Amino acid sequence: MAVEETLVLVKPDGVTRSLTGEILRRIEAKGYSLVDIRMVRADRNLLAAHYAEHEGKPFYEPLVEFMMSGPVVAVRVAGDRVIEGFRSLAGTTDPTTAAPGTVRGDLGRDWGLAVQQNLVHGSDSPESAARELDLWFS
Ligand code: RTP
Ligand code: MG
Repeated sequence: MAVEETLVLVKPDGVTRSLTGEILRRIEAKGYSLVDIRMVRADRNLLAAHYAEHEGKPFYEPLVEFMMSGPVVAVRVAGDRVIEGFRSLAGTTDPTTAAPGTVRGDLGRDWGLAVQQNLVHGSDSPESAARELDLWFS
């Protein structure tokens, strides 16, 4: 099994709620390695590239606005099958129904807003991981 790398983002809701440490603790406790980390004020260009697959969807503009609303912590995380493993740690997209035990299930909820504020992003494939790590760490 080859070691993979994935891009994890602690989204502005996670940073604002001071959950960065708790989220990183869970990643490390599972045995993954933090390889690089930076705090970023993302601009529209970066987010347009990052979320290109969602352009035109109803939640796209609120999503971009949300991601520009505060700092984001970008983390390069490494480990065997870490792409799938972090998605499992994060839980499903909707925090209201994400399984307890996951980041989104334990720490997230719905806030009645136009976009799901769900604390974290994790790359969804090796291709996405390579593309996204290049965007956030170049
Ligand atoms: P992510 O990309 O952030 O790891 O999350 P994901 O794969 O679980 O979700 P995805 O379908 O890629 O959607 C990207 C982000 O857009 C927001 N979203 N809001 N209906 C909604 O209000 C809605 N749908 C998606 C979420 O922040 C989601 O993580
Ligand atoms: Mg996604």
